[in-house]
Amino acid sequence: MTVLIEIKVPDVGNVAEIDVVEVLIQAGDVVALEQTLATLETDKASMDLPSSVAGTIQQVYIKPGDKVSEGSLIATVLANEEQVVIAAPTQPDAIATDAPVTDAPVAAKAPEPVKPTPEPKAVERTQSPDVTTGKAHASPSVRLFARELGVDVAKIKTGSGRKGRILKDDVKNFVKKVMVEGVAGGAGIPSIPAVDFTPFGETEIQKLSKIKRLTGQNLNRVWLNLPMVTYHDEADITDLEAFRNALNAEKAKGELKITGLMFVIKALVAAMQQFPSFNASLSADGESLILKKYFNIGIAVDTPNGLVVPVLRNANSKSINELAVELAEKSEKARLGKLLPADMQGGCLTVSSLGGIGGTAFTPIVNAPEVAILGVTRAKMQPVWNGEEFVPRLMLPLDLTYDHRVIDGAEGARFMAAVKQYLGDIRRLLL
Ligand code: CAO
Repeated sequence: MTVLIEIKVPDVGNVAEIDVVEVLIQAGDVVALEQTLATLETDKASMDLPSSVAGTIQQVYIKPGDKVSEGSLIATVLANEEQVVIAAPTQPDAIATDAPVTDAPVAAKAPEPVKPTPEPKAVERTQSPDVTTGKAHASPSVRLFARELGVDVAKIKTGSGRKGRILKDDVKNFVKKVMVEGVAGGAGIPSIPAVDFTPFGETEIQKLSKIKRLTGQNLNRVWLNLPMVTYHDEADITDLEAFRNALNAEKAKGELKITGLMFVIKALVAAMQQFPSFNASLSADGESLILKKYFNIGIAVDTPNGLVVPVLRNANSKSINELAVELAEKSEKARLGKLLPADMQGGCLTVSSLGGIGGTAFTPIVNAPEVAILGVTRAKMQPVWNGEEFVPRLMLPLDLTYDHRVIDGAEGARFMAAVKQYLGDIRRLLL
């Protein structure tokens, strides 16, 4: 048997005019007991009006902007007779009067069954809406909604409702803003304020190239997501350099010369074979390592439009000469802006070599989802103590940045020691 229950504005303590701020139901909605039907507001407080019964909304009698008072009909609910519980009528809690803006508890007036067919049991039921307080001007239902989304309403400075009241839409907009800023690299991090430079002198606006913009976004993402450590060391490449010079001397005029970078690639691949966690990516959930059985090395190439990273595939099975030819082709393509996306995909580990320019050390940023990057700066002849005397040795500075979630410090140091050993005596690459 069903009964029709009227939900009315309860006694909120001699308040003549109560504003209807939000109406959360419409005819046909199925509502649960104590589900918020509407948000009302007086000069001093806001309140959620809960349903005193579970059932189906038959008709809604209010809309946002209406003014109501005690006894005004809010809605009628069609309920099962069994669901209408008898309870002792209680006085609703008084609304807050002191605080300028406070959410106060309020009780809906006991529902009254109409058309009692046959005699409805029951009717009145105590309401105990959530009590919420706080400085932000928002109703309990909006606070609940914000809590469900993990939003602290206090962070929403002002709402778009009357007197700055925070509405559901304000919570949604806040979430959207955080998402957009997060993608742009903000993620709650204070942005650098815009500065007007004109008082200091003449300026000119130069648009960033597409490569620079995309690289910037990627670097920002990596910087914010990866706990990175950079480990510095030097490899003794005196003998390697002598061998390389001898090789290049054999080459005919105009033939492609071999740079030290090719040996660095080979040493790196050998070390990756020894330390598989360097040839890996962390799974998206951060729970496992994806170990790769192929050895593709990315090489950072400086181009007029910005930095690009072509990938030398299967570097383990290519000769030094083959790698040199492939890098020459790919870096030429890169500088002409002719690299295809496929040329830059599938890298396992990246080398960033500034050695042709200079430097003593730097801290390269990992090219995620790779877990490490090797930086190389300019080799320099240095006096090295051999136990008896200082001898001149050509030392190559190496900088290994790694994702500390995957690689710990000792492993990083051991990996670097292996790279140094291969570069110090390249015969070891044959072993
Ligand atoms: N120490 C001393 N000399 C070095 C050296 C080093 N570590 N590395 C290269 N050189 C020498 C080379 O032997 C070559 O000498 P010659 O002219 O006498 O033959 C000269 O410097 C130029 O080398 P190169 O840079 O053309 O060749 P490479 O194979 O070493 O590097 C490439 C190729 C594509 C990596 C490089 O041209 C390049 O673009 N580097 C910049 C990468 C970059 O911007 N990284 C920064 C990323 S982080 O923001």
